[in-house]
Amino acid sequence: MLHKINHIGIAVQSIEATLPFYRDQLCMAFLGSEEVAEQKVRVAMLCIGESKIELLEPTSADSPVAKFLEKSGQGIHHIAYEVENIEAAIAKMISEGARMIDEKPRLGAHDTLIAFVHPKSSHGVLTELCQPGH
Ligand code: CMX
Repeated sequence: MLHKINHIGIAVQSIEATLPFYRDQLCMAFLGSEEVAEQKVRVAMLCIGESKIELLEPTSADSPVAKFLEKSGQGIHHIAYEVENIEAAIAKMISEGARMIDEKPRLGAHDTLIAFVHPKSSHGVLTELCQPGH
């Protein structure tokens, strides 16, 4: 069902302030940034080899990422696993007893379809299923 980790999401107060660390000090390639308005976040994607890091900045005080920053501070927010067929992956998770935040896929950043598993079902790590190439 899963092929690989698509990206690791990191919650930050400011993409502008954080980007130089990843892009200039760690020399990761910057793939671009965009706003995911529905989820009230702006994201910036960087890559090194096959691995991607997604910086997440809240765009409003009621963004889920703003809530996360208040509670836990800056740091790893979620791990996104790449799947070929997100509908099938969601159905499998539900059939195995997982509680999904998204029982239907929604649009993620960078032309993906995504669905989150509830952190209560994934032992505290927010887990995203992600189907690229939407
Ligand atoms: N990691 C671990 N636990 C988390 C968490 C995280 N990142 N975010 C929330 N939780 C916990 C909360 O602390 C809370 O725990 P308690 O019940 O013990 O207090 C519980 O999960 C529910 O959190 P909530 O914010 O009250 O619940 P919501 O249903 O409103 O939202 C969630 C949950 C995870 C969907 C939301 O907080 C969130 O992070 N949404 C995703 C935003 C995002 O990253 N979007 C960009 C995606 C772009 C892409 O990758 O393409």
